[in-house]
Amino acid sequence: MTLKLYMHPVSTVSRPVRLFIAEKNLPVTETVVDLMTGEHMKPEYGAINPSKQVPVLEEGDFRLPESSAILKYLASRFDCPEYPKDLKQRAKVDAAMDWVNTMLYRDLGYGLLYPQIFPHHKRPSDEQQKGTVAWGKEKCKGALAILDKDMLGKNDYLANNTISIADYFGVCIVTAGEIIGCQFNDYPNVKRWIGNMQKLKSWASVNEVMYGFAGSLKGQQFETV
Ligand SMILES: N[C@@H](CCC(=O)N[C@@H](CS)C(=O)NCC(=O)O)C(=O)O
Repeated sequence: MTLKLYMHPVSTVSRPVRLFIAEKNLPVTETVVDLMTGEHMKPEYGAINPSKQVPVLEEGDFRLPESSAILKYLASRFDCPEYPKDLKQRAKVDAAMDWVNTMLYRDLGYGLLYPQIFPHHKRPSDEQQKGTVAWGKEKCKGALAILDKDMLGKNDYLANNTISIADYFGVCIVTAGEIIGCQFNDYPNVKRWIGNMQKLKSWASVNEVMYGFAGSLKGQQFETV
């Protein structure tokens, strides 16, 4: 059965799935859903994912949205050690991914990044926009401090001190901040972790379009962390 990933190469949560597929050489084809032209808002894609978001994995008539669930499915389906079978180790990976998804991604992606770069995430008045971004920035700093000190302070990876799908997920979300020029200088352990993950052989090719997009915004003023 063919596996297909609906994705966009700049998309924060398509990137970890693509990175994992490339790194593990998994037999998954890709279809671009052009977020920049609003292809995801059309009824055709709405029939694939009513939330009108990427990524979605398709295997025959099985369709799976949600990047975290897709990573877990792929790692289980292809028996990858990045999603350990030991129950307690697996639970640690699940906890790290839930934390990344509900805290870090909310604050960094939806709080700080998207309202500044996507017109349809921009708030209707200047005052609302300023308040949203200021709130996102403060929350984001709090999440990054936890990531830096409590999760990566004495560890090289987010769970079980070995690379897992939680690291794929987390590092792609953090590095999305580079689109607006975040340098993470206050978070040395986060920087060390990013540096390690960037050594993955597929990092450059998978992230090329995202870095190109970041380059196209250079010179614009953004709130950063
Ligand atoms: N919870 C979803 C979130 C997906 C998501 O945020 N997708 C973004 C791209 S990174 C999207 O499709 N955005 C479309 C839009 O904002 O209009 C997941 O983890 O898959």
